[in-house]
Amino acid sequence: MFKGMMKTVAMYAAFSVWSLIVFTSYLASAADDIHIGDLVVKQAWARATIGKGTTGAAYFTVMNNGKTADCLVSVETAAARRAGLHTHIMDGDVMKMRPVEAIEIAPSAMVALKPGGGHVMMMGLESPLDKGKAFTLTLTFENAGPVDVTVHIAGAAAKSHTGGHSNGHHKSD
Ligand SMILES: [Cu+2]
Repeated sequence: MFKGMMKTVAMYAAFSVWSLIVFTSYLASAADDIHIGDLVVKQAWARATIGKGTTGAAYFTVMNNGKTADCLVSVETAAARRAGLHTHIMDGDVMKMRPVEAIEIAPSAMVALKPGGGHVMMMGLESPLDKGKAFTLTLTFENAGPVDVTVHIAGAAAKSHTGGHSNGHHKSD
């Protein structure tokens, strides 16, 4: 009886610590989540530009918690003269960028724009993208409408939104 109770207490303690860790990391990553209707836009980031480069790419993840599909149909930012949706395709052994009209987010699906895949292409940047800074990107969804997201600028060689932070696991650049 007593032994069983101790086991329960120990399990409860372990569970509390675990839930605290999960909750803390959830808070850290949820800070920049943008909710619009049934959609959640997460972890918007861009790579820093090198030298006088005037093009840039922005990445983020969109989750659709709704029961109907939605489409990202346009992107706009004051940071660049032109912004558009791009994807990468393989043409033989060569990876090429192609403009796309829209990016669909199916019900209960998550679409990740990331290096080597879909991205927001920015042409004619007004100023270089400096690591540690941020800019605003307006995304317009067919059903959910327009929403502003804050894009954090990571290192020039970053592979994900955490690439700009030192987290002890990998080097940023
Ligand atoms: Cu592109």
